[in-house]
Amino acid sequence: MFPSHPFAGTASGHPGVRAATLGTLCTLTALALTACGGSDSSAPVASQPLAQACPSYRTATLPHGATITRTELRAAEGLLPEVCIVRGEIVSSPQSTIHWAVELPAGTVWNGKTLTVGGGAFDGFIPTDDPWYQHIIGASAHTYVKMSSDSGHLAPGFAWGASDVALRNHAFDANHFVLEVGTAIAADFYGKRPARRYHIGHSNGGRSALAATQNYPKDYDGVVAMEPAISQQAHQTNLGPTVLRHIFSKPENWLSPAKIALYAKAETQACDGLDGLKDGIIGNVAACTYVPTELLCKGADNDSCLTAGQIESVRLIYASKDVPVTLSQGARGYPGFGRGGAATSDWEAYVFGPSFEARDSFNYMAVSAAARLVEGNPAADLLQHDPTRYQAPYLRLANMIDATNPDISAFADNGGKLLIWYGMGDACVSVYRTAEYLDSVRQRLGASKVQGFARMLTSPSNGHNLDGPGTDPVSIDLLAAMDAWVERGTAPDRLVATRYEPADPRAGQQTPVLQRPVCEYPKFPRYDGKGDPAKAESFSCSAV
Ligand SMILES: [Ca+2]
Repeated sequence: MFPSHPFAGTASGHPGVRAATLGTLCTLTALALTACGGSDSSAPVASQPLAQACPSYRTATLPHGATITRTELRAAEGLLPEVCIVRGEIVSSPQSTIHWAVELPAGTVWNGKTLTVGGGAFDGFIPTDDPWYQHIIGASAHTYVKMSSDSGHLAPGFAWGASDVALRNHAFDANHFVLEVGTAIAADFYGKRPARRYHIGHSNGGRSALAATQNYPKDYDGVVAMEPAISQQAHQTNLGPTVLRHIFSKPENWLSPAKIALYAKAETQACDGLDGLKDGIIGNVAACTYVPTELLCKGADNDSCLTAGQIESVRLIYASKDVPVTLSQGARGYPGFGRGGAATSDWEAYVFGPSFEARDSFNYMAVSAAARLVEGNPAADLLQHDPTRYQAPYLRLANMIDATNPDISAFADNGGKLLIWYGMGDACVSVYRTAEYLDSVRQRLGASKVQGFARMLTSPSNGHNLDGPGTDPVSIDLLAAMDAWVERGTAPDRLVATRYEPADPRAGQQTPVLQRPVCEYPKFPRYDGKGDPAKAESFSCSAV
């Protein structure tokens, strides 16, 4: 069973071999592995240096039919410590294999807890293998045992969604299975069961964090959902026939990067001061109702003006949609996007794309991928697609994927904590949809109960790509805030975000240039009218 392991069958007793030997005495769950392992006095694998322990590490029978395919040692780099990466798979069906990875730091580094890292888009990659995901989960993440998966497929796009098993894995089962696999491996590797288990994810990974609270409420002590894409089918059915069809129906409606910059400057000029300080950050998003009529081209179209069709594109970005397709929880429609996204990279990345002809904005590609799936036509395109004709297949997808069940009482009653963060200018998935969802949770469970275990925090002038003229979302360290809440009962009500120069850590040594409080939605940082505008203490969280 462990042919390549140097310790297999030796008296030194590799814990994996030990657990296999004791398999007839113990139920091979993660808990029982710990109970069995704990009774054995031999040293855990992690008492050896990783370079020695990792190459041939194997463990006993894993839950959910998981098998280890290989291990690799990843050297320390930057904030990332040296880890032993255990890779494996769970073959759920011919249509869905979950590829997973568990990252094990040295025993002297491990903080005794696990962190499930969610993916993004339609997944199909292992997030912990991607430096961006390792960056956005925050500096405190790197002492955890991290685990993640491709969510059950490696294929790009959404064609795999025809399989119910693949859908279910992607929606919530893959993370649940891998959590139990990773917990068993950690218990074996370190000789003790993880004390806490957290989930952090962004976009679809934020959705999977919320899906866990709804489907496997005892899995996590806390989940951090960054800009969660909780209503993906509402996104697909509502954006296609409205804003995206308008933008991509003719070049005169499409905004080039230069025109996006023109609009962003004008919107910032109009709305910047509504939060009490002209600092390039649109804090008071709710009060910003700017319409760029003065930018209307008087003569020929050029980069210093907007056509009527382009002004209509801007209006549609902010407008609520109400395409008559009813989805899970009776949901219909999709809110507009929050102000401030034009000054981030979001409008180009998610709405307009780099060129009109390529039609390769993320939203265009995502809506088209869903249209192709529900039509069963790989050539389907949103310009012709009528989602109202595909109510049933969209509902099927929504019932599985959308994380909009307001009854998360089991998660709360198990002691779980929920921390949502959103950049107000997100132009991929609307901040207002998640705000609506949290309202539905309050209606179901009562506002005071929800305040005891959940927060939705926002930062202005950040988008889905986490950039923009606002502060750096990664500087908040949402995971550290969650851990303080779970371990010490300190609710995340006084968090501070920092802006650095340069904004990109890869561009060189970063210097902090300003800080702002991170406010609970719908409050925003309002300048007190006095005090250093670079300091968070000069701002108050205000609803007006
Ligand atoms: Ca401002």
